[in-house]
Amino acid sequence: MDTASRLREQHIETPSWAYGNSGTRFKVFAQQGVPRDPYEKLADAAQVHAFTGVAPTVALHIPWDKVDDYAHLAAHARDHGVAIGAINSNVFQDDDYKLGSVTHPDKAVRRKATDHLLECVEIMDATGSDTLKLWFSDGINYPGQDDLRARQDRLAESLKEVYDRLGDGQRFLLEYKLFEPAFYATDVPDWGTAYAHCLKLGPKAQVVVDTGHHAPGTNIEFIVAFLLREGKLGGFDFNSRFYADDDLMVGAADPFQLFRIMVEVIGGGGYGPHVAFMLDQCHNIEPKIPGQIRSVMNVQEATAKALLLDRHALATAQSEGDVLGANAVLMDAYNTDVRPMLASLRESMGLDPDPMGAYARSGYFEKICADRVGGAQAGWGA
Ligand code: LRH
Ligand code: MN
Ligand code: MN
Repeated sequence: MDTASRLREQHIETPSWAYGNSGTRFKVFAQQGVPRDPYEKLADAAQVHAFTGVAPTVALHIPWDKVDDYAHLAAHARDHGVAIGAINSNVFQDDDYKLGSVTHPDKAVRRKATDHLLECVEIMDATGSDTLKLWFSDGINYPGQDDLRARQDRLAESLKEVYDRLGDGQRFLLEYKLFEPAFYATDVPDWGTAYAHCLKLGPKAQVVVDTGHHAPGTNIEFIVAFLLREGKLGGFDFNSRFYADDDLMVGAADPFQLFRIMVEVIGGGGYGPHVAFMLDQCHNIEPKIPGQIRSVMNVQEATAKALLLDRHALATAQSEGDVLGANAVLMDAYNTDVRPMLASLRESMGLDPDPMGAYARSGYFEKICADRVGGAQAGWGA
């Protein structure tokens, strides 16, 4: 398949929480026209798909996107030309979870947390989603606060219960994060921990790589290559970080890293529906829909460059031990300006070649500013 056809097939999922107001713990700057409910978030996400052509699904976060009738919400998404993507669980915003959720020392709290995860599988059933994304803020702040091994046992027990509830064609992705909100020890801090749990559970459990969840300097593409080789890479939460879990636009901080990741994804056979390309971002100071459009374009550009990599020339240079030659082949791909190619790809898809400009000219922003008063908070970063 040629590069254009492969790009046309790309599927980048946007997160419902990117469309709501968000901020840091210091301040949430409210923006005009933001959605007031999950229905309006889906309508905004549909705009990103309408102008890019490659963002047909939207991730939900429960209970941020709680509604009475999830089948109705899914039908609303379809009416707007998009579908529900991953269901993200949330066991980090309840007072009961101060000492943990599924790893909490109290069995009753663990039960409550696991029940929430099971409820998320029900929402998958109702919406047609095939992916549950699990991130646990669980951990401890002080040495001695709780038993590290017992917490792993509790985590394994809960994961097993959720795993056993998954239907045919459903899977869960376990997300790791180095630290925050726990500062001494996090229960799923790294890919190795996530991998070990998923390996024990079976093929419906895979690891998701959030690009903002590593120590500075971590070679993320190595993790990607390794997990793909083991059949355990389920997808990405894409975003950029300069310092910690900054949730900035993907490709903004380090487009070269994004390219290197895509090189490994493609080389390892991960470019397809089985590896989900999801965005996990917040737009605290920039407008939200354009922020998502820009992010989708950044992923597309990195993908296009990685697809253009001359793998034959690279393999030859590598086998000859030609260090500089191999590096030059890689850099040639990275330094290619793929924007004209993507512009004509969009035209061939019946889209405007300039999604940012087309959205700005569409009048949608003016319309939502007029129609919506008192937009909802994204729920994150406040
Ligand atoms: C945790 C995280 C996880 C949450 C999201 C809002 O930092 O990356 O994916 O669900 O942020
Ligand atoms: Mn994430
Ligand atoms: Mn995060």
